[in-house]
Amino acid sequence: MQEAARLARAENKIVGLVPTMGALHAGHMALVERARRECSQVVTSIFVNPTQFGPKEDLAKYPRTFEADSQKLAEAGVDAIFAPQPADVYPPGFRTYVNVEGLSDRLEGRSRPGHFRGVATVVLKLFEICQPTYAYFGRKDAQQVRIISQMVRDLNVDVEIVICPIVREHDGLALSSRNAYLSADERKAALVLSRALTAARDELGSGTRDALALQTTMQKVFAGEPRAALDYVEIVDADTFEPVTRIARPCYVLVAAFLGKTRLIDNLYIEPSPSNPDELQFHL
Ligand code: PAJ
Repeated sequence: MQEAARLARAENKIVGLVPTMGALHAGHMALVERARRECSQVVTSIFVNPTQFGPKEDLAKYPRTFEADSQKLAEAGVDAIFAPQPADVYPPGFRTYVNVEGLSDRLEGRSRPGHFRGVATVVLKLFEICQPTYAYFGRKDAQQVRIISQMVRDLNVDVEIVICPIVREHDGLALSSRNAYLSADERKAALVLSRALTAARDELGSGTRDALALQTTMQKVFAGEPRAALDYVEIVDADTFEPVTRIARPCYVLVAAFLGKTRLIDNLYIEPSPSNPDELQFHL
C-alpha cells in the first residue's frame, strides 16, 4: 500500500482516503462518493481497529462483511481497498500511541476510556501508509473528527481533513454499522436520539439560546422512551468540546444512549449562518 501511495504521489495524483471499519452503509458511501468527485485516486481502508475497543466492548462481534463491502466499493469506483490484518497494523513489540490530550477524555472518551487513543493511533498509521491528499470523515463522529484535525495540526501531518454531513434513514435514525445489532423494538426506540435533537433544533428555531433549557427538553424526550438509557446529552463548543451555557459560536448538541446493549451516538451541529452571523444554521 505504501509503495502504491508513493507512486501515486510521484504521479501527482490527488489521493483521497476514506478510513472505515467496514460493514459499509450509505453514510460511508457518501464519504466515498465525495472522495470520488474530488480526487483522482480513492482508497478506502477497512480495518476493525482493536485498540479503539474497550475490553467489554463489541470487538469480537463487530459486523465483518468484507465481500459485500468490496462489491459496494467496486461499484462506487474506488481504486484500492486497504484491508490489513491486526497483526500487520500492530506487530509484536508495537509500543507507540498517539494521545490528543484534553479533547480525548471527555464525552465519548469518558464513556469509552482509551477509545480516542486507539482511533488517533490507527488514523495516523493509515495516513502514513496511504499518504492521502484528503481524508474524509463523517460529522456523525464529531468528537473523533475534531481530535483527528487536532492531531494533524499538532503533528504537521500533510493531509487535509474533509468533514461530511450525517446521513440518516428516512425516519431520522443516523446510519451506523451498530444499527445492525438492534432488535425491531430497539430500532423503533432508537428514534429517540434524533427526536431529542429535533426537539432541540425546534426550540433553537423559536429563539432559545440557553443550553440548560435545551438539555432539559432533550432529557424530557428521553424520559418518554423507557427502552433507551441516556448516557449523556451535552452542548459543547465545536472547537474546545467544553460545555457552553449559551449558544452563539459553533456548537454541537451531542447525545449518546444505550438501546439494550447497543450504544448509539448522534448530534446536531449549530453554526452562525455565513450570510448573516446573527442567525444560526442547524445541521441535523
Ligand atoms: P466507522 O464507524 O466505520 O466510520 C467510518 C467513517 O464513516 C467515519 O468518518 C464516520 O464518521 C463515518 N460515518 C459513519 N456513519 C455515518 C453517517 N451516518 N453519516 C456520515 N458519516 C458517517 O469511525 C470509524 O469507523 C473508525 O473510528 C475509524 C475512523 C475508521 C478509525 O478506526
